[in-house]
Amino acid sequence: MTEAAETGPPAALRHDWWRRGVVYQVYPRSFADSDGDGVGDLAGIVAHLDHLNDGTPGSLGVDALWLSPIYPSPGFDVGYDVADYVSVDPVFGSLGGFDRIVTEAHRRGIAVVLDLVMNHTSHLHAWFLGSRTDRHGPYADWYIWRDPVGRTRRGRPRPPNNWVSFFGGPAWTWEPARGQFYLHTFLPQQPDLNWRHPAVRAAMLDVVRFWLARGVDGFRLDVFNAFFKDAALRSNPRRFPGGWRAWDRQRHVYDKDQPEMADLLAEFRALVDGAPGRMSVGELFAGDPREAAGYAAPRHLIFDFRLIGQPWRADRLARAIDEREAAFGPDRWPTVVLSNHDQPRPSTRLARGADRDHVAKAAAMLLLTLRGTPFLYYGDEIGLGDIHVPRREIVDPPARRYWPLPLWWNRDQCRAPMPWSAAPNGGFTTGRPWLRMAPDAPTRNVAAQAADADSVLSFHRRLLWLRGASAALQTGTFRWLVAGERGVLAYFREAPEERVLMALTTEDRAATVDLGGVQGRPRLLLSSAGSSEERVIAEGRVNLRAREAVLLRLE
Ligand code: ISL
Repeated sequence: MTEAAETGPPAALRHDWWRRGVVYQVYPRSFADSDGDGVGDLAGIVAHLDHLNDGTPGSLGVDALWLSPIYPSPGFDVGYDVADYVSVDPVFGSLGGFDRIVTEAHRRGIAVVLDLVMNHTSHLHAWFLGSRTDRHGPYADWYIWRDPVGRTRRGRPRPPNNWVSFFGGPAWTWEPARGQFYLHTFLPQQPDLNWRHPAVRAAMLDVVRFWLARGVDGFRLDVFNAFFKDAALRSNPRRFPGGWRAWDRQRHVYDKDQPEMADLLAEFRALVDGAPGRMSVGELFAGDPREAAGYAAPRHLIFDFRLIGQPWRADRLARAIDEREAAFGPDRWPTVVLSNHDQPRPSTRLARGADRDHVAKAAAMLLLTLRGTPFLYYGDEIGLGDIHVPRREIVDPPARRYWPLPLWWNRDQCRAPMPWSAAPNGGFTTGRPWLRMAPDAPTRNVAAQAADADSVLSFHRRLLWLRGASAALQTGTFRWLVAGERGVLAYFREAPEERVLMALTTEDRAATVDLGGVQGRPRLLLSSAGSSEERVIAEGRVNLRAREAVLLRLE
């Protein structure tokens, strides 16, 4: 056992960090490059851990970092096609370099969460290379192989059912070496594992044990609800009305969300719970808050993406908040997510032009004051926007497939390398970045914003440190004051010794919130517009500027 494993997460973290804390998502390829090859790496992450938490309000003060996949991968799906689960891709560094991340993160009170992509492997994983060439070898049944169901008039083999890939095209690819089809929910280079095979389950649980022994504090489970498919592989029923993509024209009744997942999840969770202070967060593939809440359990979060799809409108946000509060109820703990490596960034999706920083700060206020564990995507803390990626530079496979049809949002756009300073390439790399930098990197970067008290970064730091000292914001209850009327959201977060009130308007005009009947004397903790307490709290009302968000303590 390495030293890190014996200690587990830092003592400060051990008590419910998965509930109280804020998780920062690092997309390793785009975070910081230490060796000039243009790709972010583990040493680059270590060099910037103080940005996440150096113990002072001059850092974000986050409690955990989630690393998107760092395993050896041919990179067809930018790392979500894993060729070896117990190693580190040389482009990122080595296992020793990973151990250093754990040690350095723990020294700063930061837990380390790894991304586990267990629904499928890379087609270059040794397991698949063995499986595709030998129907009777040790890996023969580690994937989902099926004979054709007859032939077409032109003699082509016919796939076993009507399933399609989420990334476009059929979900079955013919393998001549084996004379069968194999299933892939995503790319043909991402063959789905056969989770009904005991050897697959044992091998993957050994992978979990391997990383726990190296001191990992948590796991993000990629599309965990897709692991099991209908045993009979029945065709999905059609969806009406459908959509432009074949995936949207089916009801996904048989290619995910099978009942066998419950038993596997219980075994995985028991393994994780066997080590103090560990946690998991499941990525529910194509699910809703009710399904997410159904899988949630203490220490085991489930992403709820309902807020990601909402426009910056109080009524729509209120409806989504009501839906997640109703789904999780007081007894289950949600996550709060406004973006990740697959989705448009808030500062682009929610605002335009001059409003961008105002909305980026107000969106941060929502992310960091709603009930649940917040996940902050790298770059959002400086209001990093989506980038335009010309066709010749597209990396995201489904984006290449569908171009120029508007049938897939190109995920490269939210993966621009982190701009650290006004240096060339934003100080991200001394080489040529793997993906183009945001055009405003020379001015919108960490160094520039750290020096500006009114920046999006400075706002995030102040709010994160307020949250870190607030039992109400960390684990308090949620109660509406104004649920979306007249462009306003206002809600209480309440703990036995502390009550806070968040109020914001999504409108481009001033708004007020009547405090009549609200117990306690309101004191201003933070305004996204830098307003004074005298301006915000007057005549028994909260006075909001256009697009302003404020946080009050009720004493
Ligand atoms: O990309 C999406 C929509 O734009 C998401 O719905 C996403 O594809 C889906 O939730 C599954 O995502 C996860 O698995 C994929 C990988 O490409 C994604 O990056 C990962 O987040 C396959 O492993």
